[in-house]
Amino acid sequence: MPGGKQQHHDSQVEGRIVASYGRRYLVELPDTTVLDCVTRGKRGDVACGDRVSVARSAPGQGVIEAIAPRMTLLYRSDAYRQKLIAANVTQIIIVVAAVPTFSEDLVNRCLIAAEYGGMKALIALNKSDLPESAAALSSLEFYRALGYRVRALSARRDVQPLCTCLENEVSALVGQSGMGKSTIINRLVPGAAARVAEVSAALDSGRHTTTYARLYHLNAT
Ligand SMILES: Nc1nc2c(ncn2[C@@H]2O[C@H](COP(=O)(O)OP(=O)(O)OP(=O)(O)O)[C@@H](O)[C@H]2O)c(=O)[nH]1
Ligand SMILES: [Mg+2]
Repeated sequence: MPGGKQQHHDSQVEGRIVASYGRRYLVELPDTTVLDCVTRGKRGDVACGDRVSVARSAPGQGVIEAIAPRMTLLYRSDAYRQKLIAANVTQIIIVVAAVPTFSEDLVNRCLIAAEYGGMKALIALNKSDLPESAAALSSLEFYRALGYRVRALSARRDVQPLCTCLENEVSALVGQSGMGKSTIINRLVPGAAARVAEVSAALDSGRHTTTYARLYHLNAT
């Protein structure tokens, strides 16, 4: 096909990926316009938070041509593949709750990912309104002793305990299904309308409701 990178160069714009849904990405431009973008070919090495150059392809649409060097990269991997979660995050917030039971092993893995990737880490014990939370909070004392910040909150009631920790940071909420990440987002970002689902009591787990990454701006208030 005629018209390679060179020809498009003049119409390229810089932006930031604010959402990744499979192979589709939303790129926000400095003037807050959002373009619906794809990558060239099957490249899947783009993450929410990436600074990118985009060639406009149609009104409201673009093709991601280049990714700027990242400050940090959060990803998950197993022996077979790697999945990028978020780029240029300065801090990860590990969301846990007493119900469903949270996995200490996952918390440890998240802390290792943060340390390895040069991101700060904070543990948020959500659902502090539940009676089971007291025991969960004392089980987290260990992390406090190691120097990690631990904050208890009930997203259903008030997310204020988290707010000061969010100032001047790009934070990623991570944690098992059902811990309340989307509930926290909805409280922090009015209008975010992240889907929230009941947890399964039978399985003592969430239902993997949120399956995409999204970047939100917080207003300094
Ligand atoms: N009691 C109580 N329940 C909460 C609180 N925050 C969230 N929940 C409930 O926990 C359940 C799971 O919340 P979600 O926000 O969907 O959890 P999530 O972490 O986004 O889950 P995934 O998207 O599956 O990863 C829902 O039934 C919420 O209403 C809280 O502070 N207290
Ligand atoms: Mg969710």
